[in-house]
Amino acid sequence: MEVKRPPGGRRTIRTVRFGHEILRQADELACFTEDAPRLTRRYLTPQHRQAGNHLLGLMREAGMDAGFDALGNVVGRYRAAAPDAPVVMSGSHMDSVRNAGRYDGLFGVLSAVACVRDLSSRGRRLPFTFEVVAFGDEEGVRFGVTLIGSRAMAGTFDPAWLEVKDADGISLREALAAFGGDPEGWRTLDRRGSGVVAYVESHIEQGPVLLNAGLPVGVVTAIAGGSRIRVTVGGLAGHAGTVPMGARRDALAAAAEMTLAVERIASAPGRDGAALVGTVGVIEARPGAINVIPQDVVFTVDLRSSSDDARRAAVTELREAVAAIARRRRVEAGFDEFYRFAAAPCDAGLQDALAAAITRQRVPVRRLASGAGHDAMVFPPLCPTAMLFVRCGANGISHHPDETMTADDAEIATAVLLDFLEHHDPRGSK
Ligand code: HGY
Ligand code: MN
Ligand code: MN
Repeated sequence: MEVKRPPGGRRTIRTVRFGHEILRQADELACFTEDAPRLTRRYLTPQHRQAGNHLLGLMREAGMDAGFDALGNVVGRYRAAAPDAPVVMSGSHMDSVRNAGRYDGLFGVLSAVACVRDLSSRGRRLPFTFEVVAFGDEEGVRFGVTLIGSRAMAGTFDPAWLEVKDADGISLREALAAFGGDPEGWRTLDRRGSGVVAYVESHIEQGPVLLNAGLPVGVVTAIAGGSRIRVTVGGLAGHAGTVPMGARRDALAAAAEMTLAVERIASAPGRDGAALVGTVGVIEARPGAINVIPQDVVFTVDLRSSSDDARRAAVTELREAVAAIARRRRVEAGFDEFYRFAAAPCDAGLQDALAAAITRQRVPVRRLASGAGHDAMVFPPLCPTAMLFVRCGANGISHHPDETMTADDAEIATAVLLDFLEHHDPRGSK
């Protein structure tokens, strides 16, 4: 079957082994949602269990030993010929944001499983055990903290997270027990010292760079770090019809000015010239009546940069701006940076190995940074870490149902990952 290439010339004949099947599997998995016809799949929900069982089936069909671990991650292993061989990990997350696209996270799991299916169909074993993980929580939609499964594997799980509660007042500890997991089992997931020599994750780009470059794949150079902040504003409720404007302590008007401060600070170059992005994604105002001046507002801030210094300086500047606006408007303000994750560099050697695999697929190599966070960002302290990006269509939109990719690009990305695996010599890793 002739595979049409993006501008840059026609490809010669290539057997299409993976692409259509991966997109079909992603369609199947999109059915495991909390709010059909939208796609929302949060951590430790029945839909997580259903999607996990489906992934277990795909992993086992492909020739892997597979199961849920104590924190609800789905782990599949394609064993090496030698029993004490090192481990190369891949995968991505199986949870989603609200009203999500169907490729964010799951493409990295399905592509890695497709590699195993091809290897085992040929009876090919690798010089390392290939471990594919579908992480149960990367987005942090349910509990606010992110990367729970991957941090446990990287040895940086914080047991205080077990007491964090979701919007229904259910703690992570209770949700894990109800799911059939083991709240104290996080210790068993720690992979430090267990022979993991590389982590390589495939993921949709979630941006327009590859699309604009006319390229199907790219090598990630670094993953942006982030701060998650909760701002609380306390004003004074009052009658919307009788309180003069000059006498008000309107919490929502203050929060609106603070939101514009987020936009202003993030739109300027960072302290060391690095770019920043800032988002107020959630806001709640109480008492929430049309004819009552808002008294209590809570909103979230997501601040990111490839430079940790620039991000830290921006957080400080925003804290000061919030305090100044609160003073001037005679409201109370709380500023809680409840979560932060450092920017993560990708391993140069693995980047070059992915670039070589892309070249062997006769595709030009493009290196790019990731503005989105990924499970990969927690692995550099454990082992050399890299990411392969795949082109997104629809102007790179993601975290949205219009998120899209083509079977051809899924095909090429999976062929690149398989080529990387078949050429990877684990003795060359750390
Ligand atoms: O927020 C992120 O960057 C990722 O999608 N969790
Ligand atoms: Mn995401
Ligand atoms: Mn993702």
